[in-house]
Amino acid sequence: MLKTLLLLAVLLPACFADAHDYAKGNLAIAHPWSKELPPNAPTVAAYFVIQNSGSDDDRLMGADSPIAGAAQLHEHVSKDGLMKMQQVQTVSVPAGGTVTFAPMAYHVMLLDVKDRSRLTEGLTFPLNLHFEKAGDVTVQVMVQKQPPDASTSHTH
Ligand SMILES: [Cu+2]
Repeated sequence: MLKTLLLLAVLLPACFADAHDYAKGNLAIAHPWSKELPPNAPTVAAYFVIQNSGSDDDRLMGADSPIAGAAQLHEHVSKDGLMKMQQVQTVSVPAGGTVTFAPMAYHVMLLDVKDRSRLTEGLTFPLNLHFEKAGDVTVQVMVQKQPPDASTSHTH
């Protein structure tokens, strides 16, 4: 039994790192990523896909990261024919639903970026997501030059 547990303890982190997916309660969070930006970029955006396999609605209440002084939930809206981003207080994750955080859609915006040492392609930085029901989940955001789906528009 102890041997099995030890083996699991060794194997599990490797599995998670490989799939780069996270789970908490009824929620699955797939492939958190951020686009590599010029070193002077004032803000950093983080993207991922949240899937709610439960029968209860959940809600993303907020986020924070040790690399930034503040984090906001943002959405893109069409205003006077222009796409603009604006802050939202929460993002609902309906029962059985999937919410995609992506360029030109919902994203977590990191402001007052203090530590840029991890913002290079291939590295990751931690992001804490706070859900109303599932609780807190810490994910590792992978910095990459291209979106995971190359067909996704990524003008921010
Ligand atoms: Cu934004």
